[in-house]
Amino acid sequence: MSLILSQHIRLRMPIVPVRMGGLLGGNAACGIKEAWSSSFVRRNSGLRRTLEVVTHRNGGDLFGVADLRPMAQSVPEDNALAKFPKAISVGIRLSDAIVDQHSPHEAIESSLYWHHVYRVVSPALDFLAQGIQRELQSNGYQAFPVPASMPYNRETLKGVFSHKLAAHLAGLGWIGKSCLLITPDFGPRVRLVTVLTDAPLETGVPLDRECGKCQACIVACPVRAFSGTEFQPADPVEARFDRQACSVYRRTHPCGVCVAKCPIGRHIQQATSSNIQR
Ligand code: B12
Ligand code: SF4
Ligand code: SF4
Repeated sequence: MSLILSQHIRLRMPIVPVRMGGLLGGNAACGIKEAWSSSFVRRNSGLRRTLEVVTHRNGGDLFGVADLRPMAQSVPEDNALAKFPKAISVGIRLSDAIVDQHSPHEAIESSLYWHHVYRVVSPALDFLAQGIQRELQSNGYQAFPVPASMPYNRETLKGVFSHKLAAHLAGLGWIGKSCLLITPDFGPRVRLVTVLTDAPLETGVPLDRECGKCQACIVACPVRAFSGTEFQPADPVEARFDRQACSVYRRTHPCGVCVAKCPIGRHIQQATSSNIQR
């Protein structure tokens, strides 16, 4: 598949003032009629910029837009999500200090990692997605905020929509041997959220990178959940990752070892923590 192609595009655009309440962009009827003409996309680059600013002001560190149309054939037509041609992917960088001190052997109730990930960052992501949804909807577009974490199906271990798929296709990172989205700057130390939309936004291109000889997550995982195989789009997740083994272990252990041990993104001291120009 030719989806996994090109390189990461960093956003370096001038800041425009945020105007709340749908002052930028068109209306629904206009969007549907002209949706995919390139001039229409150009005219709506201001909307994309507004969404980046909304993201940054609400604590987001990474922003990208994925073109979902090449994936359409794998989505059943009766799936309500099939009507969305694009996905906005947003990431919040985790606290290195919290990730570094984390231990899977603590009690879940007293794990600072657990608290950070599920009680602080995930709600912040849902709030961020709501702000993006609000901006899109007030501009006349459809917008479906996918929950950052819960709910998901406990039997199939599948969420409403895969954040990693959106982030990967948007060019924010690649899928590592740990099955996590690995970003060039922060490695897997980011949590994600997605807003599905029909807004004609400019899209990124998937990052084409691999883990190479690294085995850190494979060796460190307490339940040996990874096969060590590099990501291939055509392979099922099961070829790389025993999701049940991880899920069962995490019922009693606040594990995020595969996040903490990845050498990519560890101890990066940077003035900026964002791909969004302030
Ligand atoms: C259910 C769930 C679990 C289950 C099952 C995990 C799984 N991988 O399926 C369990 C409980 C085991 C679990 C564990 C963890 N989870 Co979890 N989990 C989810 C949840 C809610 C749904 C995942 C889902 O639908 N999986 C179904 C499979 C099919 O999709 P997927 O694994 O998401 O992604 C695959 C496809 O997108 C595919 N893919 C990617 N690009 C492309 C491109 C093409 C062309 C194709 C065809 C396919 C393809 O490859 C991906 C990786 O296998 C998501 C939130 C969400 N809605 O996405 C969080 C999420 C995946 N979890 C996350 C995390 C961090 C974890 C943990 C590390 C725990 C923690 N919080 O510290 C562990 C370990 C996970 C690991 N190593 O993969 C993060 C990942 C962040 C990142 N940087 O990647 C997510 C995205 C939550 C978030 N809001 O950030 N999780
Ligand atoms: S969260 Fe822990 S148990 Fe699950 S895959 Fe990562 S290292 Fe393994
Ligand atoms: S720890 Fe190594 S093998 Fe695992 S995802 Fe990170 S770079 Fe890839």
